[in-house]
Amino acid sequence: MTDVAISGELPLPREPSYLAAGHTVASWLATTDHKRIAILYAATITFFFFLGGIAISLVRLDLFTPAGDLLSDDTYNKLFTFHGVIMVWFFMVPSIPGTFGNFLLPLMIGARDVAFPRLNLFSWYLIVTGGACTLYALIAGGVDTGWTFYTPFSTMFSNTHVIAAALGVFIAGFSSIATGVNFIATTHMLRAPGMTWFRLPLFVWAIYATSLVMVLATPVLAVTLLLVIAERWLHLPIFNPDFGGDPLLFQHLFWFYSHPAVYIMVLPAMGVISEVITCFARRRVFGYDFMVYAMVGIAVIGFFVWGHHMFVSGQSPYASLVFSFLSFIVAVPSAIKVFNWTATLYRGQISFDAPMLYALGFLGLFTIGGLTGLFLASIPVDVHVTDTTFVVAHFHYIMVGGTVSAFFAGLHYWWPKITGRLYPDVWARFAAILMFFGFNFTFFPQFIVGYLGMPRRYHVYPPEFQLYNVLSSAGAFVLAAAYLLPPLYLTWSLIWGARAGRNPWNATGLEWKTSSPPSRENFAATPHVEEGPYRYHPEGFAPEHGEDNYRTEGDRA
Ligand code: HEM
Ligand SMILES: [Cu+2]
Repeated sequence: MTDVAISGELPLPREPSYLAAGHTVASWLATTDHKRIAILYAATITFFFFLGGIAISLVRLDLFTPAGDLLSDDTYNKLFTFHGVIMVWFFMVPSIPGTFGNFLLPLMIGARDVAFPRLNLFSWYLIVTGGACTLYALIAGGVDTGWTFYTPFSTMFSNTHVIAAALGVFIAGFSSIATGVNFIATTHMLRAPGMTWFRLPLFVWAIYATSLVMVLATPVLAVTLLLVIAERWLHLPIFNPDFGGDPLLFQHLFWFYSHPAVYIMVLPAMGVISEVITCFARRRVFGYDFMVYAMVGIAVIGFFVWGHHMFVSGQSPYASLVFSFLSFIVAVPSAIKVFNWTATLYRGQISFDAPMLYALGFLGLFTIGGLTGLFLASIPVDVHVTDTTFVVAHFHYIMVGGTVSAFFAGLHYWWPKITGRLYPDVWARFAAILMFFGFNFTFFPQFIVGYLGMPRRYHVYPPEFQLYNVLSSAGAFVLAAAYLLPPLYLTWSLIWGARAGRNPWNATGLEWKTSSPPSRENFAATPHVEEGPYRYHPEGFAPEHGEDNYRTEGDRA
């Protein structure tokens, strides 16, 4: 990785980097710099990721034997609830938007910060407050409802800390809404001169589409959780049929948010993957316009498929038919994206650096997750595998094989920009490969054993399922080991890593035009954009490394 000087570069800023601009605790906790806030998010979600991981490791340990003799039923329920609640609301939802969204959105559009820097800091405080509240509930006695808080169990029968847990998620929801509003305003108002909508990097489009979903869907979740709290606390008859309430109403409200939330988790991942694949194939993204329409399409159609979570709930069969049909339709834009990424790779000059290995892992795993989603969208198959480990495998292929792989792809791609340091390549590639194998080893057996009839959320199972569970548990520990590696070698790189130049990958994109790490102000002069992104490959074949497509106001003077 070398830093090639390119004619027409932006002038490098003279101020200190954002990391060097203040070393006190207050300079971090009261910062309004989007890049420092990104670091705060990174620390927070890393903390939650490992907490959620510890909880599920105990679960997998228990599942080594069919008798479930390690944990009590009660503890088992509390542990998978702990895992699910933490992973969804305090890791997945804030992960890519909070870290890379915050760090890169202003850089990629040539802005100095987000539109509302203080609101941005406030969003982080909200997620921390919500996290503390939920964590309190999960530790001080635990919660046993599963991450879905299904009523009437959560409102009537569970004698665990449901209110505190739901309140924490409610507060975290406001963090999501504030972030979404901020990113939408930033994209509309702060684009550099010449940065038209169809010159935006795909990551920016992804963050923009995600923000729309965040702003439109999250309030529904907030209201739903308030209703759960109201029924549990004040005994208002909302969901409990004994008092004239309707438990299906809860499921409709919950999934009206939670299906779109899947796209809150996966759209940013798609944005990361587009950036990484185009860079390491040294080809312009195939079908840029279609990539944009596909993301917007996913964001819109994602609102109309929530009923596929309710095929066995007793909702009207006509409703199920419509939801089944629409669920097949929403797969189309995702398929377009996979096709276009593959077409970008085709005849590309591919280099297998660590970010690319993670991205290729994403492609394979996300495709398996998406295809098994089609199985679930088909009503008769869903009735057979519903509430089995088949479903657990499916959503882990999307969320972990997809989003977590993309998170690591982005982390390795932008690490030199964020920290100014290079990491040891060999370790990074090794971790990527180990993660891919560990992942499949963990979750593929769950498709089979789920299809054979192993229910999810049970910890005692028939002995004939043991082989699959032993494979899955052993895989989980390989995977856990793989997840421990990046924190180690990345921390190493902070101290001993070689210094990164401004553009170690020869990538296009404004974020690579400023110093690594960037200064507080991002750019010394306002960039002026004259062409669309990804000018790797104007002729469609011969690679043109880092061809310059930006000039500055300064250049003209
Ligand atoms: C180390 C890797 C992981 C392993 C081994 C693992 C394993 C499991 C298992 C066995 C369950 C099923 C619990 C049950 O229903 O009996 C589960 C549930 C779940 N996992 Fe993971 N998981 C991992 C990572 C993740 C990550 C990274 C996320 C999200 C980012 C996630 C999200 C979920 C969710 C939402 C549930 C549903 C919990 C529920 O049923 O209430 N998992 N996981
Ligand atoms: Cu869904």
